[in-house]
Amino acid sequence: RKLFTAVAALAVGVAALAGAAEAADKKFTIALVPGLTTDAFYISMRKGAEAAAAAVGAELVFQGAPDFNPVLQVPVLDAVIARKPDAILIAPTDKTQLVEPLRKAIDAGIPVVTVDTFIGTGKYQTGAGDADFPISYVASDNVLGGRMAARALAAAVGEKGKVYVSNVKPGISTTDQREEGFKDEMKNFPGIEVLDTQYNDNDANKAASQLQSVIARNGDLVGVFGANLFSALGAANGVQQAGKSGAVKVVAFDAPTSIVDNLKTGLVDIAIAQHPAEIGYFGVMAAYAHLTGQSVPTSIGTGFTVMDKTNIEDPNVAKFVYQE
Ligand code: T6T
Repeated sequence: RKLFTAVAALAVGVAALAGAAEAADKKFTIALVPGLTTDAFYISMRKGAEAAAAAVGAELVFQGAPDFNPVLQVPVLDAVIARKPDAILIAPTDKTQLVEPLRKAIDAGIPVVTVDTFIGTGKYQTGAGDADFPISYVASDNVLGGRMAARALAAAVGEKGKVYVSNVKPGISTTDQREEGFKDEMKNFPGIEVLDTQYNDNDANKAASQLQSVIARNGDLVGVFGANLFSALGAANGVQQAGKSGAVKVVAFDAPTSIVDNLKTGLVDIAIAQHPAEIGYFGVMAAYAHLTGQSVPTSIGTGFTVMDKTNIEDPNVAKFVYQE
């Protein structure tokens, strides 16, 4: 009987060891669903995610829609869930419209980390609300980013005159927060009037023509804050097309390669670069930690690099220009 117990215990021990070895050997598949596939911001995020996946021996699957739009993103998410990855990283394109589609992932036993944008309030694992189920939110502090943009634009225009925000559309956590931070910070500059926000649907051409219309209505416009890559690119192009380069100051959120020239020529005064590769890297690490039984912070904040013509040649700054 004793011998039997000992043999049985040994067998359990061996099985447990084998189980542990299997877990250590398991090659996890982690899916990354970006806001859209052709945006240098998400291309850079993918590079960071791939670096982290390689470091932990996981496979990274990158699958997204061609436009930043929940109607296009939801079917991509459904297809990703059907592939049953071990975890999903996603930049939800709307705070509310992605809640139910993402719940399907949780119901299928697939943990979710949101990167860049959030659903609900962005406060996860609180037991409150209907959208707190993601494990973690890995992103820039977008309210702070908006405040930084306001201070930079206020300085560029000498703290007086009319400015406006070129933005994507309401309902996106990141760009909503940037606008919120921008407008709140501008309250500290009584000489500045913030005109109505212009929404461009992430279309740089639309942002450029809106700039022209705003100037047509307000010949004394002195500045614009482009709250994301396409908004900023479009606003800068609009300023150039209107022949107002240098007269209408541009503060850009995001840093695609074209920003380097725009800073050098003075078309854009300041670019606030996010660290998308860092977001992708820590997004994968958060998922991997969760999958291997570690606890994970519910929010992970990543940094910014502020670029202007005086520092853009510095390799420690230039390395944060987005990859394509
Ligand atoms: O600004 C980024 C991202 O943070 C935002 O959520 C959507 O737009 C970008 O991808 C830039 O195009």
